[in-house]
Parts: sequence; structure tokens; C-alpha cells
Amino acid sequence: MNEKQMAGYEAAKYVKDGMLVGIGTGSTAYYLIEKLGQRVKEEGLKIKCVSTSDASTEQAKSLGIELLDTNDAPELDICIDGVDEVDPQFNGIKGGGGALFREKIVASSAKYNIWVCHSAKLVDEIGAFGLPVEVLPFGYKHVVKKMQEAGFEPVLRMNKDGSIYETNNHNYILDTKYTNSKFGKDYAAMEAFLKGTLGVLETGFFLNRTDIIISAGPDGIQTIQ
Ligand code: ABF
Repeated sequence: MNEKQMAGYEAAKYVKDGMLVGIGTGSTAYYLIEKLGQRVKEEGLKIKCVSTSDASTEQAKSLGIELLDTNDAPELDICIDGVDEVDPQFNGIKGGGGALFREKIVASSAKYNIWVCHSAKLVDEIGAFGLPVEVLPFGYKHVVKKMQEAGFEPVLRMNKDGSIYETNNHNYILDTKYTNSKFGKDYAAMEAFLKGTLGVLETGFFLNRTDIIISAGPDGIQTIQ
């Protein structure tokens, strides 16, 4: 079992019969969904899930997991998702998989959040990964200009074939270096500036938005409160 599988499978233990569950996106959340599918099949686990991406929806459907639209599930019992980078203060970065907007909506509707990750995602200080920022395609170059003026370094995410990457919401993503911005390490101020910029829809800053982190590495599983 690889580390991401260990973390995903461990997190699946927190899911109990009758729960409404937010299921995340990415290669670690993949294993959470896989284990939930096994439990539905083998134990008759009764859960309803809200997915954060088309990819996770397809995987859950293929495993016979019952899905709900987020609009039909006002409050979830738990949401389990991956993360790209997280520091000891639980300042997290998400969006490497392009699902940050739906992930933040689903996570915000849950009573309890868990992030699952390889231990390599645990850093002393966030910054190396960059910050995915979801923007409306209409006028996105005006957003780029405003961000550059504030010291951010946004780069439009592209597909391998040279086309512009689009999220499941048909928006664009600006992958953004932020360590040279005028905000220093004030991530909350950065997020407020970005969210106040016309055309920015959501950022990959997930600041203190999880209750625990389950990480797995060469030394095994670690649950961080
Ligand atoms: C998801 O988890 C995404 O926001 C993020 O890109 C992804 C990364 O995790 P993994 O390493 O598990 O693919 O929340």
C-alpha cells in the first residue's frame, strides 16, 4: 500500500453509517473514495456523498456510491479532501487539481473536515507550491494586471495541448507565486485582496479550514490535530 493509499484508507474510518460526506479531489482523495466504495459494497455502508469534481463523481458512481447535489445537502457531517501544501498553523494551499472552488464550497458546508496527504505536503512555510486562483475568463487579463501591480506573479494554467485549462465550472486558473507580494506572509490579507479583485472567483488559500490532517509517509500514518 503506498502512502497516499494509507492516508485515504485511514480517513475512510471516520465515515459512519448514515453520514452525509463531502468527497474531495486528487490522487489521495481517490483512495478515500475507493475505500468508501469497498465499504458500501462489503459492509452495506449507508452514506450519501457530495462530490467536488467531475472526476470524483465518475469514480464514486463507478463504485456504486450514492451521490447528492450540494444544493440538496445543506450541511454535511464530514468532508475529506486532499491538500497541496500545509504548514503547522493549518494554512493550506489547494487547487493543484483545479477543483478548489467546489472544494471550498463543499468543505464550508461540512461540520468536520479532514485533509489527507502524503507527508511531503507538510511544510514549515507554504509558498513553494504557489497559489491557484480561479478567475472568470471574461476580462481575466485585467485581473492579471491588478495582481502583478500588487507583486503577485500569476501564470495562466494551460493544458498539455496548449489550450487554456478550464475548471469544471468553465473558469480559468491563474497559478500564482505570492512570496514577493506586498502582503509579506499575511495570507489573510492576500486572500482578502484577491477576493476583492473584480473577476477573481476563489483562491486556493484554505486558511485553518480543516479539523485534522491525516498524513502518511515512510514512518507511517500521522494524525495531526
Ligand atoms: C485536492 O487535493 C486539490 O485541491 C489538490 O490539488 C489535491 C492534491 O492532492 P493529491 O496530492 O492528493 O493529488 O484538494
